[in-house]
Amino acid sequence: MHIVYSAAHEKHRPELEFYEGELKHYHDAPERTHIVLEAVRAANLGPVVLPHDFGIEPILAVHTPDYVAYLQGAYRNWVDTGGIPAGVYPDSFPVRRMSRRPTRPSALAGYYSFDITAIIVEGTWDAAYQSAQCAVTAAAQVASGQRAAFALCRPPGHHAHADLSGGYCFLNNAAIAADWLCRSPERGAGNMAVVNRVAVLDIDFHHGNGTQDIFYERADVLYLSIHGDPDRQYPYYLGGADESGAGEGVGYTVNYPLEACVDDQRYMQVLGEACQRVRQYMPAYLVISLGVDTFVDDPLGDFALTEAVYARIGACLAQLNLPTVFIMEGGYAVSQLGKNVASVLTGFNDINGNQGQ
Ligand code: OKP
Ligand code: ZN
Repeated sequence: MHIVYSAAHEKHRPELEFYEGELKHYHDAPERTHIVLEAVRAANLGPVVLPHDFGIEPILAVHTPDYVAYLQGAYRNWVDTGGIPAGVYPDSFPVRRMSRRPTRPSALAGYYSFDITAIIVEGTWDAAYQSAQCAVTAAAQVASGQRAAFALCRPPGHHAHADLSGGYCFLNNAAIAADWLCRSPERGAGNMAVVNRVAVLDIDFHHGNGTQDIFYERADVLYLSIHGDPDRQYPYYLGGADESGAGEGVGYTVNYPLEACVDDQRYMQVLGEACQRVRQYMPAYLVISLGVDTFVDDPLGDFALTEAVYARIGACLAQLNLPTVFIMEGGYAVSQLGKNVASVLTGFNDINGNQGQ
């Protein structure tokens, strides 16, 4: 499978985040991506390729124009109005019963965020744009007949809503890829009038609140997520088992919020259930939001998965026998990050007779 990677992610390098009451080094560091790149190279999964530029259209199909315009100008507007050069740090949010859209750049930062971790620096837009292009390029690979592709996205995407940043995410790469696959001209029997069904299975430790929300009222995208129960874990305010879609989307959102200390056996049991739901849906494509912050030593998660489970996860996904786009999300136990991501992908390839070479 092709690995789609752009070095533009390096331009997104916020230094500090406010984490559990303290200023800490930004968890979504560029080194994470370098580690994964090295590991997938070493695993001989396939060629590392640059993203094509599909333009702004696939992004605007998911995100609102005002939000995209805000992201593009946020850093310059912030600095020009006296904001610190270290980055755009939102401090106030319109929550219940507050809905004015302000013009001051520092206030807009809160208007377009749901938390304080999606920090915008000078290169953030370029990085997020190329990250989204990596996702669309990988989607195009499978739309044109490849069994699978891996978009090594950074910044990640699954927390980003149509018009909200948060959780280190700005543009929702998985949603952009899934929506693009629904509308891809290569799809189905070549009938432009047919909308393809796409399943998005989110195996990052955190619930993909953004992806859920983007597709909540759609039946052409099935969103499933296995994650730490939001009653206890970020993103706290979305991701319950009782959220199952609305309008035409009723039944097309499926959440598996789990207890702490989930082990390999328990995880594989729940993954098996999720895969059964995917089979029943009979999608044309599968998009995986791939986070490995489910690992026992991950500082941001409380599951207890061991390194041995990741190849099994990959094999289980391969058995769905669908054209599959892997989209990189989280994973912060840096000493095991590369190995665990590579294990998912090699576990997937091994089932498919090693078509990745
Ligand atoms: C991004 B991804 C917990 C704060 C959590 C944000 C975590 C974002 C995770 N006290 N901060 O899903 O890996
Ligand atoms: Zn995560």
